[in-house]
Amino acid sequence: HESMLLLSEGLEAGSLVAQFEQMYRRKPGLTVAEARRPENEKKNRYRDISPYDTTRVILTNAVSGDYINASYVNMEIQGSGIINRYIACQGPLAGTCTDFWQMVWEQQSTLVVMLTTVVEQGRVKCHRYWPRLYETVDFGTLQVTCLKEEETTGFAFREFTLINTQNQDERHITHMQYLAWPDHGVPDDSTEFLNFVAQVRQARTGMVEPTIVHCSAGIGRTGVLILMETAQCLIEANEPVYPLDVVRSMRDQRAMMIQTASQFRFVCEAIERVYSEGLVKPLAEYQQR
Ligand code: PTR
Ligand code: PTR
Repeated sequence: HESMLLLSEGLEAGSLVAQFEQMYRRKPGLTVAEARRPENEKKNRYRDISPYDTTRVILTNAVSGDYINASYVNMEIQGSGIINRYIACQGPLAGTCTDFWQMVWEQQSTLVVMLTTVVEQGRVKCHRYWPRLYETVDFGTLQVTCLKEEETTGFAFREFTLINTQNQDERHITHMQYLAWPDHGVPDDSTEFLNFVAQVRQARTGMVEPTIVHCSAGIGRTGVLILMETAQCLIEANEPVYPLDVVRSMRDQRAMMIQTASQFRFVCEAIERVYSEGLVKPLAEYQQR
């Protein structure tokens, strides 16, 4: 496959990674005024990570205002008519858990993918925004119950119900957490990572609502996952994969997506593995379920 050759040659020559490092991290001309408003400052986990005004998720019914550090990221799979919809966001803070669940409700999301642990090297990376197994916690008018929790090597899977206490509407949320991935780093093992991505793909089958993806800042690891899933979909649709174009498209929707050169190299190598080891299911198999 031609784009596979370009990929391996580019990686070998170092030119792909060099071009990645030269790419803009923020799309020129886009503003982040809402993130910078004084009343919103405490809702940002990191001062330097802000959603663009144009793609930010706007809360419509939250008591604390309409701002949350979250961005719509829509990835088009050329040639297939598919657009994969995501919301990339920061790991909730203690003070933004209610906003987070409100977003899940308003956006009708049913899948939350978490790529960080709550604490890494003694530092808090994300508030534990979900209840423990069989417990119920109220977040504003939403009531969250954890029905199921399973930890396998490297992953945790949870099921929640979300009840809107204003009208008793109920939804089911799947939570998939990847446990072995430090920030600024790469997963220990691409086999395990590809396995996780395949499970995310499976869980997303037929879903039109956005999948919520977060790590701590919602840029580095979140970007890696979205690039990988996008590449996998392109391969399945028999379309070429140009990782730099995918990164640019992500950064046009949320700044800084994919944080380090080693993260970019890691995904490119994982994409090569998918090509060379034929770890691909035809796209039709996912669409049919
Ligand atoms: N904002 C609360 C907190 O700061 O902890 C949210 C919360 C409360 C989340 C409890 C989970 C909770 O689970 P548990 O009942 O197991 O402590
Ligand atoms: N200012 C922080 C830093 O550079 O360390 C912001 C930051 C934190 C950026 C974590 C990326 C981070 O990784 P991830 O997006 O994978 O959580």
